[in-house]
Amino acid sequence: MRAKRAVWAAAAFAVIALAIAGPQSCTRGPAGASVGELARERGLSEADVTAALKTYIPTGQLDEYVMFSSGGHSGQVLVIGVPSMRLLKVIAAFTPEPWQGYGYGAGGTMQALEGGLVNGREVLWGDTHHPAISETDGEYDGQFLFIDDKANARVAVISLKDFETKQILHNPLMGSDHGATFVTPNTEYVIQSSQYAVPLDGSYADLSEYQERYRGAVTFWKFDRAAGRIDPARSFTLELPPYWQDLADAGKGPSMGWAFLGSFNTEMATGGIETTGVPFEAGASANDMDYLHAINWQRAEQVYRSGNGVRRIQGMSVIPLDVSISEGLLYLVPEPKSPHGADVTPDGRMIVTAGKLDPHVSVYSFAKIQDAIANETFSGRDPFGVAILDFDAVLEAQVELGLGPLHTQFDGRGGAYTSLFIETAVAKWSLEDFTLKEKIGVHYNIGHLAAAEGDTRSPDGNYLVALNKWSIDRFMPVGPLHPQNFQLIDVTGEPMQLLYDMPIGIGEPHYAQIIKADKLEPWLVYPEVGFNPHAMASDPDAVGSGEERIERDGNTVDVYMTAIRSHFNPEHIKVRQGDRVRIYLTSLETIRDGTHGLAIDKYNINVSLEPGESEVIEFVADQAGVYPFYCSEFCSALHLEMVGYLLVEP
Ligand code: RUQ
Ligand code: CUA
Repeated sequence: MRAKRAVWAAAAFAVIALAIAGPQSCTRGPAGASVGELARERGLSEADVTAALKTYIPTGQLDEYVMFSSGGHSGQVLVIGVPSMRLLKVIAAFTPEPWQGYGYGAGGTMQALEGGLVNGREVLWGDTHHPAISETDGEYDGQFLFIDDKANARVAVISLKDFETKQILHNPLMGSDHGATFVTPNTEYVIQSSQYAVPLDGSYADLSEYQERYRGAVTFWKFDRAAGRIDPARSFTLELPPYWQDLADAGKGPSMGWAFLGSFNTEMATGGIETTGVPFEAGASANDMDYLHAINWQRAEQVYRSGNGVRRIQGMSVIPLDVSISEGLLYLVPEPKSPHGADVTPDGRMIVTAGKLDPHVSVYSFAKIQDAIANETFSGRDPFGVAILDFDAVLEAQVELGLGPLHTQFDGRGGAYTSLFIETAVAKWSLEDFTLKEKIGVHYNIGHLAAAEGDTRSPDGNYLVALNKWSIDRFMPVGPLHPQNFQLIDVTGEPMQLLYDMPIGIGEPHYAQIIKADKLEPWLVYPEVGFNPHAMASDPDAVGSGEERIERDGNTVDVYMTAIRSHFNPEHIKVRQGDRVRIYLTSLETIRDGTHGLAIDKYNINVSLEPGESEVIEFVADQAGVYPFYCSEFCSALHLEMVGYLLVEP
């Protein structure tokens, strides 16, 4: 594939070079003008034309990669083709989404959202930050996607068979999360760590009791691949000091079995500018060093299984801090100046952190960390008794890159790429000689960056996407809330080349994952007629052709309904006011993209029925009147006739 592309690209460049070289060029585009004339007319430089050639995907052809990006406050996940940067789908996760019928009456989707109840309350938005793709042996396997909701400390599990959310879980120990979601190399666990500390038991404690009562936490959610669900009953949590734990990454290769979490506010500042005069921003960034947490999760798993010292807090199994200290599960590594990202290199030998207020990245050696632990090369203990490893003993290198370094990605050839927020640039540097190679400006104020197959043991080293926080003047003005800007960068050679700007109309996206498209094997239609996407199995309540009927039992009316182009059967549903109505609905369609919808006027119901799907809708017909229901997908020439009446007698 790569070789074919290269040959094709070389030929194309020759044509373009020729075309741009002279007006006498005979390369004619389909619309008449030569390619060179077109480029000149539109004022495109040679770099513009090569960028276009590297990203253009002709109609009917497919992208080489798929990017899953956090959808920020939308609570959703964006699916984008790379290199075309075409938006393919918005996966509904924490927020209802009408087109997909997610959260508008369809039983399965209501169940997924119900898992996300926070202390019994519906919270119908999320602040998604970090998606993670399931891994096998440290490589993306394309089966599942996980994403967190920072605001409410929740995680969602999405199946990449149908790109739908199957499970949402709330972590009762946390107020918010940030080191989430990250997976261990075989997706044994999905990591979620807290951000802003709170009392773990959910109780009240005054801020004056911050050090005594507030705590951080990291939960290792056990993923059951066969069930396609996280199993809370086999998950465990480590109690952590009340620092604000930040991004996480799992060790791999030699560092398999370990996880690393950055942190800030090791000052344990409690803010209160209005009375103390010291805002959080000053109090929480006063120290020169914060702590990278090095966690031996494989040993923690043994401690959890042994049950020794494990406490139950709010239904969760928690390893207390003193047990983590005595069992050697947790160590702190000094990291300079309000660090943010923590990224393990593809070979698993090093961990890269970046201090937001430090122009360097700090690179730690996992082997040196192990030596320091074995030899007790500590520089002290924190106020909770956790050993602090000696900074110089574990540091491999520091590389001065520029202002505001945040996150680092890798190309699999020894190259590392770090986002520079303040400088609004990406710095490329070498993991071999720890020198800065080059920088490319981005627009503007980059947060995360995502590399093709970036979190695996073998990144592809061709594409990098800058996820910028500001766009300022890049797009047509649409009012004071500006679009977000994803920028595609070619990193196959030096210098890096900026290829494409993609505006995102929902914000604010944080991290993304880019997987080779051929690793994904989504269903094109559901595997059988009568398939329940929530159970991911054939539905015992599915309705076959000829089985359509309406049954009444007391105040409950069961409607067994099918949908096929272009009718529902039955079309008349007559009930009495106050009846509980259950509609068992099956699509009899088997063709690709043969989707129907079922929308019921004024009852806030809309279901998307993909080919073969079976769903149940349940509601109380509490308002008398006449309610047309109709198919909300333009499925055929007679789609407008795909309709029925719900008659609710007073
Ligand atoms: S964040 S811009 Cu990952 Cu939530 Cu760094
Ligand atoms: Cu079915 Cu429109």
